[in-house]
Amino acid sequence: MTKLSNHHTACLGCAQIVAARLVVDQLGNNTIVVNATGCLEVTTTTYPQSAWQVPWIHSLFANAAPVGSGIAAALEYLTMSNKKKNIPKPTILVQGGDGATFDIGFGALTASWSRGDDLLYVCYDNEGYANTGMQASLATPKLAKTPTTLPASKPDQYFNKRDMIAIALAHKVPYIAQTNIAFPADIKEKITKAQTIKGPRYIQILVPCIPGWKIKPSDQMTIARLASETGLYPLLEFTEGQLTKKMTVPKPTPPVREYVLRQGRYSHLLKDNAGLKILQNMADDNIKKYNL
Ligand SMILES: Cc1ncc(C[n+]2csc(CCOP(=O)(O)OP(=O)(O)O)c2C)c(N)n1
Ligand code: SF4
Repeated sequence: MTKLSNHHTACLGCAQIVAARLVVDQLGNNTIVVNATGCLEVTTTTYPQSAWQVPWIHSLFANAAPVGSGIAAALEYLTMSNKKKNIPKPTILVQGGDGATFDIGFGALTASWSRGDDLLYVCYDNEGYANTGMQASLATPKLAKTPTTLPASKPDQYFNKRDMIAIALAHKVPYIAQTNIAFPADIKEKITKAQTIKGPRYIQILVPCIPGWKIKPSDQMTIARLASETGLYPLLEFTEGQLTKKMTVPKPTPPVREYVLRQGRYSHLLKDNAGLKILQNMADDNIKKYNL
């Protein structure tokens, strides 16, 4: 039985729900979930119901990682004091959106990495604050229109997406992966590998948001797939700081234009070759950097 039932109120076809179900089902029954607020939490726990079939705890936006750290410390104490020595240690899954991860819980998350807390942190990256109307977060890619980004005529004034993978590497997180809802087998494999590793683990999953990206539900998986196949959102895995897995892009590689043309958040780029070139260069840089 799935550990995240259909008793939720997310948009029909929400990729984040599908990704979360893949993650928690792969982890299995012996899992404790800590959820930062955001679409995933709000849509799965409408009082008095819960869609979660494993122990699950709400946390404030900023402090999901420290709540997980507290649970990890309690479990460590129980193990050390031999009170629960015959019980297999649960996996602590801390999860949140990109707003919770890249912005508001960022300091607390990186502190848990510095302490070496035994947590699996999964970020569902829909590249904005979906639950409150898709305001920009530091995960919003350059040139994507949101209710809070600057006019498209000034591309240099858009934020650059924060590179959480590089930041996790700088914190020597033992297992770091970037994946994408269009590649469910890759998500499952990475979750299973993360489960075998002790200490901090960070997995970031690209999950399109239907209203936030202004896309047709039927285009969702094509768009997600193109994010990785163009080189914009590469599938990567780092174990102990070494690149241990990557997905190469198809040759010929689809141009970034194919990715943006299905998304309302990029509609202004269809008449803006300079803007499109900025995104194409970002994809090409990734292809070069990781030899995709
Ligand atoms: C400190 C604080 N600020 C703002 C909010 C309002 N708020 C609730 S959910 C949310 C957006 C969450 O965005 P993200 O973490 O990216 O998750 P998503 O909804 O996109 O899945 C915001 C701004 C809050 N609950 N707490
Ligand atoms: S707004 Fe986006 S992230 Fe939130 S439930 Fe709908 S599709 Fe999912």
